[in-house]
Amino acid sequence: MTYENIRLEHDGAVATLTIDRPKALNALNNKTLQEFEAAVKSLGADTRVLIVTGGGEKAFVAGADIAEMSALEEPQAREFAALGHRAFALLESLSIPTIAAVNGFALGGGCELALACDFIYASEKAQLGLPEVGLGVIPGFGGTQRLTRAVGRARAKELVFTGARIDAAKAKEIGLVLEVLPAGELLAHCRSIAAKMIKNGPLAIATAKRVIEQGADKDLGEANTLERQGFAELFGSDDQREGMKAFLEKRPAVFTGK
Ligand code: CO8
Repeated sequence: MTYENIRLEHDGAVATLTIDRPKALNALNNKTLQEFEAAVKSLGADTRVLIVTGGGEKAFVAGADIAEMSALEEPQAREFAALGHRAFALLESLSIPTIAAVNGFALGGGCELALACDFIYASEKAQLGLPEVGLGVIPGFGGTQRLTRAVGRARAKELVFTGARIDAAKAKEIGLVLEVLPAGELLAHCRSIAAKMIKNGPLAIATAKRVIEQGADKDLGEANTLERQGFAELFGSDDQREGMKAFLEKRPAVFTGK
């Protein structure tokens, strides 16, 4: 499938999805979000890690497209917000690890896109923030909720109420970003992390991701029940047998994800 505003590239088991409208700093208009959703849907079982990044030198994604949004009335705004929520929920529901490589501005909807990934690595020149209140609206693609879960209520409120942009070092300090890399090393770092992950059992990673996500909103007792069930269910899988057999035979495991 050909896309106008995104690029989807496959390198073995690692896919890289680039939001690619650099003239508008990769702002998310309707078409871009639809293409993004279609690209995520198109990923097959052979893709084991997804990296999301931005095209050009300046931006990851500078937000939802303000020019397009400025003309919306309430019903269309509801539809647009629903499209963004659906696309990001789809991303979040993937059973594979998803990494945001934040290479520049990640503002508004761009920050919300990064937050929908499992974790964020940022380049030294990245700037993150939710500036929506300065436009007279609030974050509309999950930012108020995912940022709060990522950094806690007080930090999330501070960022949302001020609309301030923070640099990568500050974003790391508050736990929004895991690591800060020189711009030229960001994608290589993400790929090296992906390479480590694809050596491991895909079924085990999918199960770990599921129980972490499902357990996050439950009390510890219920959440630990999910872990126990997930752990037990992996026994009898080809991956569990192969992983343990390979260890005992002192050789690398060859996982099939079954
Ligand atoms: N939407 C549309 N176009 C944009 C956007 C955007 N979010 N950001 C930048 N652009 C365009 C600029 O208009 C400019 O276009 P042109 O060259 O045609 O004038 C081009 O990209 C380059 O931008 P700048 O010249 O402004 O570049 P600077 O380096 O001077 O500034 C900034 C970079 C600081 C990133 C600046 O562009 C900026 O502040 N952008 C807007 C950031 C912002 O407010 N983002 C939040 C948008 S709201 C949002 O994301 C809500 C999400 C939920 C939606 C729910 C829907 C109902």
